[in-house]
Amino acid sequence: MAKRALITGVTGQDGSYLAELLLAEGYEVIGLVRRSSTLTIERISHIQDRLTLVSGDLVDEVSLINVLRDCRPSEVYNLAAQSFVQTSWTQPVLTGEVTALGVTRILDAIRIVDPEIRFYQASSSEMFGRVRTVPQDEHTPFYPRSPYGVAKVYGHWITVNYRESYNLHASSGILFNHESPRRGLEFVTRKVTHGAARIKAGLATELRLGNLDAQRDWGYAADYVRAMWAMLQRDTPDDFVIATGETHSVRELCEVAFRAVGLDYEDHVVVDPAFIRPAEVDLLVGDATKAHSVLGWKCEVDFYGLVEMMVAADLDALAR
Ligand code: NAP
Ligand code: F7E
Repeated sequence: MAKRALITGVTGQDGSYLAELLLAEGYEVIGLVRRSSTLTIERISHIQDRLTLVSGDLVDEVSLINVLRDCRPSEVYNLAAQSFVQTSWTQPVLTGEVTALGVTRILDAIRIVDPEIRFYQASSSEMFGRVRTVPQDEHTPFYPRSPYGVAKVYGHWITVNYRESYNLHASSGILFNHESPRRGLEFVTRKVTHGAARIKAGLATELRLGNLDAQRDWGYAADYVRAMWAMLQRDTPDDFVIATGETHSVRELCEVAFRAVGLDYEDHVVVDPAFIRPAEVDLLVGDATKAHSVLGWKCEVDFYGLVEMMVAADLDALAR
């Protein structure tokens, strides 16, 4: 019989890649979708007829209990979140409700309906924030720098706590930034690749950005969802850092993306204080040694390959 998995956040970047992966592995895939006045299924429209979409919301526990009772998945991947760091300063309470308490709601629903369900929590390198060591691994202490980071620390520890309190098969993937042509336009990689493509196409002349010196460990989302799945296939639940081990600045990102369209970023990028954050995470670089050795995971696409892929996809979309 096919395994059945529930993905919260199926309409997001990672949800769409994970749904593709699980379908390829022969799963029945259920996607939790929150009610909206407009359709938000652009990223999964190509596989929509192979998915079962169910209605629910991480702020509504009864909806989660009912979905688990009706669908009886054996694996739950909790990818839903208010995931944009900048918005977490303007909507800190909502961010806490969804990104922090939402994790408790889904864990409790699992505990009530079927404690045998295996659970994946989408934790984040933003938990490391003002980093205590370089590079960061599973033992690096957390020092979050935004309401989003704080909420993710809560989500991480409640996952560990339910594993230890109720013996749930609950794992937490501490994923560093991962991007793709499906990345939301507000995140810096996609903002830059889309911006460079628009300028190349003559649709804009400048791109307004914030801190060009911030450094991130950027990987490819399709590589990272393989790690999520691998975590739930192990007999023992655990926590894993998933990262490329390389860091690059936003400035380098601009250089590579504008070069890919034959332009110089310095002619077009304008620093705008509106995009400077109240508190910044200056440097992230992950050490994924444990994932390499225990999960056999490695990434296939590097920073340059990723940026070129995203620029090409944006040029292509604009041409269409
Ligand atoms: P994303 O594209 O922003 O997707 C977020 C998803 O959460 C969307 O499907 C969204 O639905 C859903 N959602 C938001 N609020 C919800 C609610 N109240 N109830 C149910 N669903 C809700 O994020 P992503 O980049 O795919 O990231 C997936 C997860 O990994 C997130 O938890 C994120 O915080 C975490 N993470 C991401 C990265 C990264 O670099 N991408 C790194 C580490 C951790 P709508 O489509 O309706 O908005
Ligand atoms: O910013 C700087 C900004 O918004 C990256 C989420 O998926 O990854 C993501 O969070 C850096 C920051 O991602 C602009 O100040 C400069 O230092 O692309 P971002 P993020 O904040 O790292 C983590 C791992 C997650 O878990 C999150 O869910 O780029 N930056 N200028 C800018 N950032 C944006 N967005 N826009 C700018 O104009």
